[in-house]
Amino acid sequence: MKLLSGPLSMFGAKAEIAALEKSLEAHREFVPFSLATLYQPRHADVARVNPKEQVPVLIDGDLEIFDSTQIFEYFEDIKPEPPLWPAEPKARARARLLELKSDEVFFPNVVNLFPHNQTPERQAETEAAQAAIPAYYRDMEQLLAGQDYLAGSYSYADIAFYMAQFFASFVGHPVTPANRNLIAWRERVGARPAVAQVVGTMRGFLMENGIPTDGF
Ligand SMILES: N[C@@H](CCC(=O)N[C@@H](CS)C(=O)NCC(=O)O)C(=O)O
Repeated sequence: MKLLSGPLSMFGAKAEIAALEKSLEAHREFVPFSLATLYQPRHADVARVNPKEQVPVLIDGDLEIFDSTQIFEYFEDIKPEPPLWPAEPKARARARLLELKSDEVFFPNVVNLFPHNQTPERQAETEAAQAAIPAYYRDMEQLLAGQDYLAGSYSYADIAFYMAQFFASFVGHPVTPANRNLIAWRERVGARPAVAQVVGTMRGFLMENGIPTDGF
């Protein structure tokens, strides 16, 4: 299998962590990326497979798919052990919703705080994002009262939100000490070898580009 990702891809990192958790033989390849040129020029496989021209893309023989959540589902089907969705249907549905919320409710706020998006015309979006991130942390803090992981057992929901809050820390909104459950969760998830490996590589890229990661 070939997993196309980028050195600073939040969504690619999700897929790579999942492959490592499942001990899948997925060769991770970084597409061309720099802070100046971003994803230009597009990698030929990404342009061919994904009409949105985004990473991650997974190629497994004649199967070519894109989107980190679609890749999660494929990994779960081909390698059910260790399970990364809870087994019980309602718990599984809740875990899937948390994974979706991390990507599509929480993370867009982080994107709104990326430096290139912080323009005077987008002041309203900036302010909304600044309020939404701590509010989301408070919700997750409550969810983690009495359980170690967001959906009970360690799941794709934890992988998604770990990466999303990692990026939030770089736009000035790390998890704060007031969120004690979340801090403990972050240590628990961050200590997993799969997570530490992928985040370590990303940290290396950030440091090479002069972006300090000590605050995290
Ligand atoms: N929903 C997609 C989002 C993928 C995505 O936004 N990828 C970013 C990198 S993290 C990308 O390739 N951006 C380049 C672009 O949009 O031009 C997923 O879960 O994979």
